[in-house]
Amino acid sequence: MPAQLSALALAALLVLPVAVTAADSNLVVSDAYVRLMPPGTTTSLAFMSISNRSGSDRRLLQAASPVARTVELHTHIDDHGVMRMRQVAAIDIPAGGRAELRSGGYHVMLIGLRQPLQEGERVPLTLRFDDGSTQKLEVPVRRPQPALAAEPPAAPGKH
Ligand SMILES: [Cu+2]
Repeated sequence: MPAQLSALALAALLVLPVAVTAADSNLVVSDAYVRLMPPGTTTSLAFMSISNRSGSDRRLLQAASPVARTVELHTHIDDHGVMRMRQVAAIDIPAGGRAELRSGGYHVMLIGLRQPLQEGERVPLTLRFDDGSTQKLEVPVRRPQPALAAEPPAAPGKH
């Protein structure tokens, strides 16, 4: 039935833009995830990589999510051998480069989770940049990945 086919095609068109929200942006977010935390924990961290394909430096100014009462941009600092988190006003994304939000470094801090996050759940996260643009993401919740260096080098295709 052509009518059904076109309905399917239309549905696909309607769904597609959600997955490629940032297609026309020079800022491309990849590998975003929210860390699954032990039960009872009321905070979590979001990590991602943000590539800047433009010719000018950009800054991530703010993140927001309905799942947490407060969302802050943080980094880790080594305070005499003790890793501590500090709020930062912005995260730089150099022209032609990228910002890495990863364990032990920059991250989005979710404080005061309204309910426990479940593995595989998708968390709405909105990023606001210094050029006035915003990106709405759906970030999956997953377990912390082992550090890349700790993974055996000769095990492709596993996971
Ligand atoms: Cu933090």
